[in-house]
Amino acid sequence: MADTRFDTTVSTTCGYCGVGCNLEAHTRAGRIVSISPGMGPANRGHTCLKGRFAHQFTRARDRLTAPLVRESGTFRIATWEEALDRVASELLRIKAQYGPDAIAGLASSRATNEECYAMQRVFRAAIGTHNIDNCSRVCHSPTSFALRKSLGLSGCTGSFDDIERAEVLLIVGANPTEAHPVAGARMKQAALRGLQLITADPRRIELADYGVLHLPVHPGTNAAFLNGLAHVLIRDGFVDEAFVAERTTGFETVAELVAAYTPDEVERITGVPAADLERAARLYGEADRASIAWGLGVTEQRYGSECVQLICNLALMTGKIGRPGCALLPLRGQNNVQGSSDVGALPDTFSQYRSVADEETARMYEELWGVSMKRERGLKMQEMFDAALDGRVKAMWICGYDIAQSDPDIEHVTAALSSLEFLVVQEIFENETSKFANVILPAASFLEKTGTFTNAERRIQLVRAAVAPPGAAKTDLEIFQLVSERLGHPLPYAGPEDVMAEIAATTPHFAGVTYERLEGRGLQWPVAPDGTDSPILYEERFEQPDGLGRFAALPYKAPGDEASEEYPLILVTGRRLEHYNVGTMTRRTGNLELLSKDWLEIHPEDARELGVETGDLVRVRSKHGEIAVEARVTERIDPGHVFTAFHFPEVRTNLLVGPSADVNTSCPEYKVIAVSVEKVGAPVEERVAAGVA
Ligand SMILES: Nc1nc2c(c(=O)[nH]1)N[C@H]1C(S)=C(S)[C@@H](COP(=O)(O)OP(=O)(O)OC[C@H]3O[C@@H](n4cnc5c(=O)[nH]c(N)nc54)[C@H](O)[C@@H]3O)O[C@H]1N2
Ligand SMILES: Nc1nc2c(c(=O)[nH]1)N[C@H]1C(S)=C(S)[C@@H](COP(=O)(O)OP(=O)(O)OC[C@H]3O[C@@H](n4cnc5c(=O)[nH]c(N)nc54)[C@H](O)[C@@H]3O)O[C@H]1N2
Ligand code: SF4
Ligand SMILES: [Mo]
Repeated sequence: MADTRFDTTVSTTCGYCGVGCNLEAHTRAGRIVSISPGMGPANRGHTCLKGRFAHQFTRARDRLTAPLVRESGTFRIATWEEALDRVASELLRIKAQYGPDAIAGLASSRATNEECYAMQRVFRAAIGTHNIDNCSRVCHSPTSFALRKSLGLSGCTGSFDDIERAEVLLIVGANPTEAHPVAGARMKQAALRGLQLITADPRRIELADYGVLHLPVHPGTNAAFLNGLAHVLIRDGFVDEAFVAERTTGFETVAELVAAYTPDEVERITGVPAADLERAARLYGEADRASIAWGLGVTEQRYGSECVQLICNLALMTGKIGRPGCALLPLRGQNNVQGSSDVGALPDTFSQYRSVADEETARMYEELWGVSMKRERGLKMQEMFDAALDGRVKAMWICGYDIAQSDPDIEHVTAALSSLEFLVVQEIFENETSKFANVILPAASFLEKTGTFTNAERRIQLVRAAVAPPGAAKTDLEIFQLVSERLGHPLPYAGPEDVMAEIAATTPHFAGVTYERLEGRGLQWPVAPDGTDSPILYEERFEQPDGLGRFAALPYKAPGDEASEEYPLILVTGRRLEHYNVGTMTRRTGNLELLSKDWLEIHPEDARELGVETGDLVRVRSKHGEIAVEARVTERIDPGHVFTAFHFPEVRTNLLVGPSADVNTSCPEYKVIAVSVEKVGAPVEERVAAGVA
């Protein structure tokens, strides 16, 4: 019998994580009734609880449905005319008074490719600055940097399908069953059918229970661990000599460097038992087809980008790249963090990572847009805050990015926001950042708009509106068009498809992308003019001038922060299955009933020493700040380490995070923070009973 609860079904792409599941959104009378899993290439009929159930936020009572403008300290509802005029006149005033580089923007990796492309065009062409960045800065910018250095292109080298094709999968610093649940489920199932999983993580993540080997790497020591693997691969004869000779350069310097990384030395630094390191290397070396997946446990570190280069070394020396089952799989985070960067929402590159200093590309865009542009890069996000504090940046335009909750050193961020003359926040909800805004523009969410997202496999997929935006909210693309027109640079698009046509016409890797061809499975870039896409990269050559993959000889260096007498524990921060980043969306769904607060994971040994029990309120202090949070005693975390997430604004986890960041990309070191923990209160139930909670 037909389901009569809905009358329309729209096939679209999930707007939460970088797996990019295909969803069937069922609607009736303009409302989403339910969502069921579609048969997309990444999800094959599965979803997680976010994609499937976390859609109630779309009709939350406090959705932004009208523009808000600040007037004597408080917000009042305004018409679009008024709000847009205010945004345009303030931006024009600041541009005239201080120059275009006094304005800076942050694009949203939750928005579509078309929207991110439009925003960078508004900044580059209508405002006249390259000061545009996105949250990949705090996430996988090290991956992007390293993959370009070692191999050539800023994307995963294969597909999720390589999970099933591999014999061995090494997962370093990623927690897929919580953060990329559908890919995590594919890993689990493959493991049950014989895939040999190796996990390397200071926490015993769920997948460790399905693996053949779990390696408890101390936070911040990946470089020693990865160089140790290279040491054993070379020592035990697993080097693919022909591949190294024909397709790579720089092997000898790596061989020399890693000679010192004996298993015993690596055990001393990383805590990984020497015999387990040797076993992991042998498993990877012996397999004909082996892949490596990684996440923020690699990138959000002082030497995160170098560690991604070290991961590339392993694949290059064993020839495990450029063929089925041999993928390097960075598990990109947000639904469109791959895409926002691909299309040029970055201060140093146009689309396809072409430098703003590249004369040919810059001229092409200048002609197309009818403007002239600088050849020097704009400000990276952290530089924007510094510039705001010293008066060089006067206005910011922030689209779908809650920096006052998710960025490191939030005292610094909020001080920067407070010092601006003008802040416009384009959002679906009020959040920590919008508290500092002068104007808030109400945007449509992923279920209310059309365009494309690019998932962690470089797969460009269609997003289709299932329902209309609430109230007067508009899509981010419409908003960029309305503002750009008022800035004197109308964007000539009748809709998102026209934006994609411009991306395709100006970006070689997107040459063959059309909405028609994206139907069904989407397309993995590079896409040739005839529409042929690229599930596997580097089958014959690397994207380097000489076609060769580049080894990188990089030693282990201590992380930016280390345990001391005053701060004896290392705090690792990360995520939980039920909530998504700053939680604006998932906290407004049934997921809140599943998980309603953050807590601090602490090992029984440390808990005993500190007299802490599950449920106790503890104070966590770092060099940068302090927070209070509930403790939970668990063996999932190693002794000496504690773990918490950052999904609840009331906890303000990121007060603890300092300015230490990746040496090449400024990606914050969210994963290694020396802290002290002390009990400040009894378990919540007892506090309630005593009337003090
Ligand atoms: N449910 C849910 N899913 C999400 C998100 C969410 O908030 N909630 N966010 C999305 C986003 S933006 C992203 S970027 C991805 C992130 O996805 P992941 O990268 O998987 O996420 P994290 O939990 O931050 O960190 C991964 C693991 O790194 C480990 N780790 C920390 N330090 C080290 C180290 O020094 N070495 C090693 N080897 N491991 C270490 C941590 O213990 C943790 O288990 O998830 C996406 N998906
Ligand atoms: N301590 C700690 N902090 C971290 C991390 C960590 O591991 N530890 N991870 C970092 C990482 S990897 C990331 S990516 C960041 C993520 O941090 P954020 O990017 O700040 O978090 P999100 O929840 O993904 O969403 C940002 C905002 O986008 C809005 N939004 C959603 N969809 C749309 C849309 O279509 N249009 C518009 N205009 N707005 C929309 C949401 O309401 C939300 O306010 O957090 C970082 N912060
Ligand atoms: S795994 Fe990621 S893309 Fe798939 S349904 Fe869950 S959140 Fe959405
Ligand atoms: Mo992320």
